[in-house]
Amino acid sequence: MNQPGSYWYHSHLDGQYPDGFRGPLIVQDPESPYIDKYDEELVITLSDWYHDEMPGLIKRFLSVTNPTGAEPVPNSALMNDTQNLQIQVEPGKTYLMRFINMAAFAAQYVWIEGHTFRIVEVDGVWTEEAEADLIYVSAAQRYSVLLTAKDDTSTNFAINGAMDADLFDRFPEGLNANVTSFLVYDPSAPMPTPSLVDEYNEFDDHTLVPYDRESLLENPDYSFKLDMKMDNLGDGVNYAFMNDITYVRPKVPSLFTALTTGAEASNPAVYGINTNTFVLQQNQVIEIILNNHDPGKHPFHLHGHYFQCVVRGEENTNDYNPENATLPEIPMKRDTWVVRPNGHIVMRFRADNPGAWLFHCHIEWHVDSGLTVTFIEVRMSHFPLSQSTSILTHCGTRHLSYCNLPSPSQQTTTPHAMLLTPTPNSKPRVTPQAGRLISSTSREHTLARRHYQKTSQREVLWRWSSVSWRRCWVLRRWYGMVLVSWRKRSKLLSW
Ligand SMILES: [Cu+2]
Repeated sequence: MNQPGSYWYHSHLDGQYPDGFRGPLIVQDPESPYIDKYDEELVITLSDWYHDEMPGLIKRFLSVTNPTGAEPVPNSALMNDTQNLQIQVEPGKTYLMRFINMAAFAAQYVWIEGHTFRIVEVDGVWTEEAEADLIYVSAAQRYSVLLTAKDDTSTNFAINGAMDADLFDRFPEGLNANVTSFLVYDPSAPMPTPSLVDEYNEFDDHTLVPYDRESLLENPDYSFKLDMKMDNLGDGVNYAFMNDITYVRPKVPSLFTALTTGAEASNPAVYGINTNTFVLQQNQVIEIILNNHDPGKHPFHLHGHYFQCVVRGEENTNDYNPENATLPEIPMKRDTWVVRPNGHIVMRFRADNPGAWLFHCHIEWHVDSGLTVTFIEVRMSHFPLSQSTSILTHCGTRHLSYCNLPSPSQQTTTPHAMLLTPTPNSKPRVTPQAGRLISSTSREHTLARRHYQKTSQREVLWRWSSVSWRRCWVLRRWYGMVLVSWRKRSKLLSW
């Protein structure tokens, strides 16, 4: 393990993590540049809690009754899964505080009254010390800060977290958007009431300097553009798109496809069109240009890499134009970065970590609605197989041999049924409609269809019943209107 820093483990399957499948994961660094600069470490998680569970919320979110794609608003902000947390500190000591936002949706503004602190790490990247008094921590972002306690022990101070309500389509009554914890110098002294602030002047993370001072990766070998938007498909549901493709979870996990298709592993089509796969060659310098065609903020997260944060356009600056850009000599690096409403971000990284990596918005609702692309970094012979070898033994070495098996729902106790049975999707997979938006070669279509035609009987039944129900609803409505007008007419005639 050579990747120290502040992380968190979590599941993205069917929205499991907001219901609790998540926790901090800290990898200690014996060679940390700050190891002698603090006395103790504190881990503080931030989160947004929903009183309802995710399966029901996802069903309502991805529904014809929510055509604008309004995300469910959380009920409460939390720190370390609670409120009114008391953190005892000793005068004069310095603490490394690791803030980790494990939220499904909400970013939080975080500040500690009466104190400033020094940022030293973001998302696993050590930075040069940068003084700040208020930080914006989006879902999935992490900040480690050094905080030196005062010598005076007479007063306690509030640690405030305030959810970024700009993300919410509405502000429901009873929403507990703020969370307060306390820096406790004297447990017998009263806990203060947090002060109001007029505005949030957050620290600009783009100004950070990585501790290793890695210079800008020049002359990308592969530069590509991702235009993101939200739109409705034929089923009336609002989905998220990258280059007009909404991500659909593949029946065969992309990692297994990469490991079992031989030379075809570098053909994006074998992963299925709706996985939105890009194949990257070993050691290429990759540039991603992400244009946000949506009036919301989105924290984009890349698996398997830190990326250099090269350009960030402010709100409403629209698409990236390289002619207007000044590139930094030493860009800051992290793995989760927020794109502004109708703005853009440009990121660069070196493809030096073979594997199957997702790049996605870390708002869990947008994962559910398809705001994900897949990067396959080839040279799989170098891929560490220790975890997946046993699974591959069960699956055989040929990817399509799995595709040719009976549908998992028809199987009983085979290893495939145990390992690869797709969970019943709470969202109807809309591959046929999404496919209509895409122009591609007939070969791609054939390969993609092989995936999609393997849809389980249960899913087919679900789709058929939901479509029939909607048709039935339209018919009933039309019949009702006819009935009303006929009654009105008969009334008029009887007069
Ligand atoms: Cu998003």
